[in-house]
Amino acid sequence: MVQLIDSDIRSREILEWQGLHLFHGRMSSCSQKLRIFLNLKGIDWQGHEMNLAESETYTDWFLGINPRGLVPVLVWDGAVHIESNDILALLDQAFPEPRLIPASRDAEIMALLQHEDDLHLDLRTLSFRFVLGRTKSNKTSEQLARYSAYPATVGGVPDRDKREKERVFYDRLAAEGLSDAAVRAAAAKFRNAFDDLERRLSAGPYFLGEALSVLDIAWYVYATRLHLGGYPFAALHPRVENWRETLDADERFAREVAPPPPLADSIVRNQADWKSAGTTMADVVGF
Ligand SMILES: N[C@@H](CCC(=O)N[C@@H](CS)C(=O)NCC(=O)O)C(=O)O
Repeated sequence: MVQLIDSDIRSREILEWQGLHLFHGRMSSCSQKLRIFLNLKGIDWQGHEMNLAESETYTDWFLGINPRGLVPVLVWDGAVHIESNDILALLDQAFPEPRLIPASRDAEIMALLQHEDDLHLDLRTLSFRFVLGRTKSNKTSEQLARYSAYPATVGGVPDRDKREKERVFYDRLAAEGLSDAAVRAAAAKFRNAFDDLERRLSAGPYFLGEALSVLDIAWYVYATRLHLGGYPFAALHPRVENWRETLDADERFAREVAPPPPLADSIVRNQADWKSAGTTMADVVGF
């Protein structure tokens, strides 16, 4: 469980915040997951939306809240929690109705959520290229240098691993863009993951069988993002496609993943251009 300790937090004013506050991003997949979860639980929260395209999470102020420079962040009565899956686990304990992490399958669910988190940069790769149409870094060298120089600690210990992965992702993006090879490697991992979900859905309507759980929320967010990017669900994983459409009919899910109108328009335009150029996701990956 990642709860920051006092010395990790330099933007001290948030320690005074009462109630449940969420730093999040409209198109951030981890934020979408958490917002859907909060909708299903009927939990009230106060939002602090960050503009990720402008790298607002790389400011010293935000690094003083989450040294990893990532959303979502939960500030709950002055306690700061990072890592979306840990936040889900915490809130499921505190607000047990409806139970979305059944105690009997707790360890299994947390391991499966870890697998979802491990694929996060692969999702970012496909999402940047085929949804946001972004193949260059949106971070300036000054922002990256500030990020690297920030004296980050998590739990009082210098925080290297996660920040290093972020830095490598953005350095590579600046140097090479998002190569076809990177896209193919990322898509292959999702094909395996969705093959697994396809098998699971033969046993019941949801990831774990009869009852909806956080795993449905997490994978719905990923499936929706990839669907927007042109991943051929209907052809490759028909049960996953039905499951996605069923969840999509529920506003508590759908409204959190819907791209804002300007982005929705640009997705339609880009997809048409890529189709004419033969560079859609399906073209590049060879599904
Ligand atoms: N493991 C983290 C991942 C969080 C993460 O990567 N957040 C992304 C948005 S989904 C972010 O804040 N990115 C900032 C950026 O790329 O500038 C979690 O589950 O909370």
